[in-house]
Amino acid sequence: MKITLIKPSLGNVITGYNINDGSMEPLQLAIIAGLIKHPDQVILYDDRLETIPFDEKADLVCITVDTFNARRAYQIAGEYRKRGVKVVLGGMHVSLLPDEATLYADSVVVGDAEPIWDEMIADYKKGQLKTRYNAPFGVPQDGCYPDRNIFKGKKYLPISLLQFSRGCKYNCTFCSVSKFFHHAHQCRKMEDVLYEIEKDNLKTILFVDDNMITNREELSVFLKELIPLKVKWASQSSIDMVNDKALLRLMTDSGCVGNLIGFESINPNTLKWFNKSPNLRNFNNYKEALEILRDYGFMTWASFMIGNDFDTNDTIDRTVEFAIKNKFTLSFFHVLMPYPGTKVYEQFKSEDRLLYDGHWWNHPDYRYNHAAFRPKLMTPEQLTEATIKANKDFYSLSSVASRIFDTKTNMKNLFNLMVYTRFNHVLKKTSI
Ligand code: B12
Ligand code: SF4
Repeated sequence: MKITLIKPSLGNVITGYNINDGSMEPLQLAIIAGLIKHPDQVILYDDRLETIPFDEKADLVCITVDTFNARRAYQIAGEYRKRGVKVVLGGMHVSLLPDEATLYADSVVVGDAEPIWDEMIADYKKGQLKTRYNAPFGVPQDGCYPDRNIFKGKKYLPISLLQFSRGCKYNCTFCSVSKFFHHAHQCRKMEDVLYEIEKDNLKTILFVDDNMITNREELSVFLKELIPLKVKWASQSSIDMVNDKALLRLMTDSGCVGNLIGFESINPNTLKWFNKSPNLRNFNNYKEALEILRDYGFMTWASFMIGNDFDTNDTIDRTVEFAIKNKFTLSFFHVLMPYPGTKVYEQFKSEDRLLYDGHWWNHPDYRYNHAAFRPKLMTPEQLTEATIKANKDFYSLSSVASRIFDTKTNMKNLFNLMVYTRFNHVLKKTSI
């Protein structure tokens, strides 16, 4: 039996979307590969990096689907089904909208792969694949490890993805995570995470936790155990980490290089609108919080949501100035997207502000990172343009040259300098 795993791109020439550059390893597919008992039975095709050989023999195709690549995922599923190959879809988008996904697949998995995998494969072998499997969400399964051999020979960024925990206790109005995990947060068994690091000799790690600092007690115990492994790591964490100095010290001691932090906005009214509570508590234009992060030597990858009800061209320009002035290592200026299931989606729907019939992710005219709703103080086109400009301005040569000069962060050591130049280069290319 041969199982083909697929990570869809944001779209390709067929859809007119752009192909992504500087991709990271798709961890969920390595987890699925780890569930397959015979390594010779599994192969990965990453649509972001390579052309999928649809005519190559496959018995079962498993595709991971997020909302932003759902349309491309459905196209890929269609290509295989045309050839008589059974297709299973899973992932966040499928779990949020299983009825939609069912139209494009032989089977859909709602929730995590681990608890239902063996049952699904047994059903497939009997010719009795069910149209839907329901599994729990975000409940870490002891003793499940990704099989990273599927990544061999593929040109991913040199950083390994790893999970310590899943979910987040906060409830930001634009975020799919709160809905998906029902505000629950769960840590994996610490021994499993440490074993995985040693087994796969992971040296540079991105913890893909939604908010790594959610359970500070468990995290602190884990970080103490991480220190002797001498890894370098980065996390996704909320800015309220600055309120726990003992935790920050442990993060530094265990090799934390920096953090991806959702700033979202520099306007407190917007933060309230987004229900971004960790930021509101540390606001004061983030001045103190940023000083603390610099004192601990962390690089900051800042994420901003552009297009809220208070945004104009002027506020967007000021947000970029803020990011440059604070010498953020990287920044991401995202068009606010109404993801299905989120409060923002429901609000725009009730105010009749959704474009593309309310299903932008599966609309033939929609293009990635374009506005999919009517903003309050701008047109959708102005919002799209302003967001493109924000990314261009942040990755302009003068900005890259000025941000590098921070001896506490970007220029702290050779490793940080390498991270800074490599990732600014990748993001400059994709911002054009
Ligand atoms: C790491 C990460 C990234 C990394 C990239 C990772 C990569 N490999 O390329 C970076 C930081 C670059 C990134 C970028 C973006 N991301 Co992102 N990202 C994540 C994050 C935090 C973790 C993903 C992950 O690896 N999880 C670990 C795996 C093991 O869990 P999993 O995917 O849920 O898989 C399990 C189940 O879902 C299921 N499953 C999954 N697939 C399949 C398939 C089958 C067949 C089966 C049976 C089961 C199954 O089983 C798996 C194992 O338990 C998620 C948050 C989240 N919780 O998912 C956001 C998330 C996926 N990202 C999101 C977004 C919006 C983006 C961006 C569009 C942001 C932007 N505006 O630019 C970009 C898109 C980039 C791109 N071109 O693809 C949203 C997506 C929302 C949605 N409804 O789809 C999420 C959910 C974050 C959020 N807060 O809402 N992201
Ligand atoms: S803090 Fe981050 S992960 Fe948590 S709900 Fe808000 S945006 Fe989502």
